[in-house]
Amino acid sequence: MKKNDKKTILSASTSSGDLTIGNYIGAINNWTALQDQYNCYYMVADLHALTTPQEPKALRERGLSFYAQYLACGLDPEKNTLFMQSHVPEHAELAWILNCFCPMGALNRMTQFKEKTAKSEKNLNAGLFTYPVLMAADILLYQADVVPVGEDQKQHLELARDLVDIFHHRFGETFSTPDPYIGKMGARIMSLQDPTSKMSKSDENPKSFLSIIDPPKTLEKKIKSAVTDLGTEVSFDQSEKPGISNLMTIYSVLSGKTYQQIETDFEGKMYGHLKIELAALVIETLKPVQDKYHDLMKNKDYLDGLLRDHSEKARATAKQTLIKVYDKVGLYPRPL
Ligand code: AQP
Repeated sequence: MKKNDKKTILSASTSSGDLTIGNYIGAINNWTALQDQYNCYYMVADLHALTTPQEPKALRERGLSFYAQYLACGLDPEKNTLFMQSHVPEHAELAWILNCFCPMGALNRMTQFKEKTAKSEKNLNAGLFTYPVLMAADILLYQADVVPVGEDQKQHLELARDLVDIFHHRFGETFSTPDPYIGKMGARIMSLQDPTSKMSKSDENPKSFLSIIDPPKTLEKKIKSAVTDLGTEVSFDQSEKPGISNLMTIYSVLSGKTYQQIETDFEGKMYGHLKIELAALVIETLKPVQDKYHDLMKNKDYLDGLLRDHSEKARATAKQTLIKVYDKVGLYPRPL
């Protein structure tokens, strides 16, 4: 099934808000580094976005915008399969089959579901509950060997591995068992307004995140209004100074400087100085990305063409897995 002897990797971002500098540093920027070593499948997870309330027009526009941002961040369409989840119907189809073999108890244990429902009682939908099964389908369809996962997705990857075991026990070898990606992944970026929680693209307060496509003035304003800590000294201490440490993390990743170098550079200066320099650095880093993004968005035909070609490429692999699965579980084959 594999095109070559490279391992297969799959990753995605849910199109449920604006892609943030957290997604850039923690994920997309690292995906570009993997494109030569792996068979890479990078997906805009628009079906996953439906697990939280979405305005249809905004969701539709965001799908294309995310796709253009992936390309603008450097994901090469010659080296990666870049596609929209909803354009490959096999995701929903495999998710249904896996749902029928997934113990309820396993889903009841998912901490992300518990956390999300604790935040919003009014959004208790079945999609949110079975979200990890769709994620398992995403991974297993492409026979992914490795999946880059943040701390909050580890439990979901474990479930995907359990589903492989359950399925194999019943029907024999069918899927690759996905391992977590062990390698250098980006730092975890925290909210600018509450540096003890992760920067999240669907945060209701837009001041809490830096969007990859925020105009320079907005980026500057958001950084200047970031919550900082007691004291004035620029020093890295995540428990005592979570706000300034978060800004230092972004600065460190984008400049390549160590925390110690940053502390030395800002000795005797105030938090405000770091904010000014960080704003300039973020704006400078994102400028080529934003320029490319705006060019791409003017060329919808090009983006639609890529989406079509890459969905077909993704489907060619996904279909092979699904045919195997349908056969194993005993569904009558589709007439050719
Ligand atoms: N703040 C972050 N710091 C580092 N990495 C991050 N990622 C997301 N936020 C940060 C990484 O980006 C990838 C895609 O994640 P996602 O957008 O599909 O899901 P998420 O982790 O649930 O991100 P959000 O922004 O918190 O989503 P919403 O607000 O929609 O629930 C993952 O590799 C993730 O680790």
